[in-house]
Amino acid sequence: MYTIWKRRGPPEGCARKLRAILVGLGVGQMALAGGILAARAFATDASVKIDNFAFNAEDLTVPVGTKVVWQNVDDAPHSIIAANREFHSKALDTNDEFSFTFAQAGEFTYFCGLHPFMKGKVIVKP
Ligand SMILES: [Cu+2]
Repeated sequence: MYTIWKRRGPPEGCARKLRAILVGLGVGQMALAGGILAARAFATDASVKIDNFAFNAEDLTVPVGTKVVWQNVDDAPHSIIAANREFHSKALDTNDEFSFTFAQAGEFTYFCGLHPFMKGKVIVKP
């Protein structure tokens, strides 16, 4: 296509139409991306990053029904184990995620199964 255009040159009207289509696509894509972001923000209510052998935020306060997503952005593997054993992840490699939806109010402490000195807490408000 490029070589044909280079040799003959695209007709001006065609180029203008193509530009209009590309601009239209751009707007459509932005709307789509916005929709995906909005959907993701709605589904993922809170996130905890695991980095440098720590949970960040260490203490997280959320309303009942919140899905909390832990993401390991550290180089080392980590896991999430509730002190009351209500939830329990496998060892998460770098960029792995684990999520748990808190359906009941209360304070939920957890730790890393591989490094038990790593502790965190989710405070779930009614
Ligand atoms: Cu760990």
